[in-house]
Amino acid sequence: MIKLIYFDFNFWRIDILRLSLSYSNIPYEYERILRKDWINKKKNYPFAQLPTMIVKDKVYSHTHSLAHFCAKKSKLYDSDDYKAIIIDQVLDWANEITNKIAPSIRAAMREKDLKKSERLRKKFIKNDLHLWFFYLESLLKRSSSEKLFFTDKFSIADITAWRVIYWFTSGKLDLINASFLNKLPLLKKYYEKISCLEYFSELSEFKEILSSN
Ligand SMILES: N[C@@H](CCC(=O)N[C@@H](CS)C(=O)NCC(=O)O)C(=O)O
Repeated sequence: MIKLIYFDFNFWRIDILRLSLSYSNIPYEYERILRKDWINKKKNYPFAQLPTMIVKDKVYSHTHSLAHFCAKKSKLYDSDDYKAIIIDQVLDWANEITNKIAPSIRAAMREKDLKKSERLRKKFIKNDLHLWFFYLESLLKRSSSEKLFFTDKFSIADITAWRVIYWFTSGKLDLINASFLNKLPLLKKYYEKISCLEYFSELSEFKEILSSN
């Protein structure tokens, strides 16, 4: 049995693992750690970060590594090296854009400095928001012939791209309006199609992500 551990809120780092396993009906256990308990628990995890996964009494971390493992188990990775490297780039893109927006989130959540957060968020919007989604759209353009899936076959790359685009267009990020995607019509169309895939949108995890605050 695979055990996944994350905080008590939904985020792409954990959701891509849950969605991937659920897609292939692989059972998993999910432990949600309360933020207030983290300070005492942090030291118990190999890189002092979440998500973490436990399989056969061994502990593993880092989103990309865990996604690779779960996607392989779920048949959502690719045995072709040239497809696998496309998937890996989408996972790395998700990490990169997260690292770009993270300082503005950290300023609000940890430092409780809303002025600083606003300043950093505006800087992110000016320098990185369009640029990093443009990079993703360009990757889709050059990787996919049908423009339906990154590797022309549903994979963890599509789950990841969908989850991160959802995050940025959901209105949950202050000052970021979903309309930024209008300037990237190919990516917007791709996102809308992935959102409507029956075998994906019917997953209980998908519905839970959409219904959470
Ligand atoms: N390199 C890690 C980064 C994970 C990460 O940044 N996790 C954050 C939550 S999204 C975390 O654990 N923050 C709490 C802390 O660092 O104390 C990965 O790829 O999973």
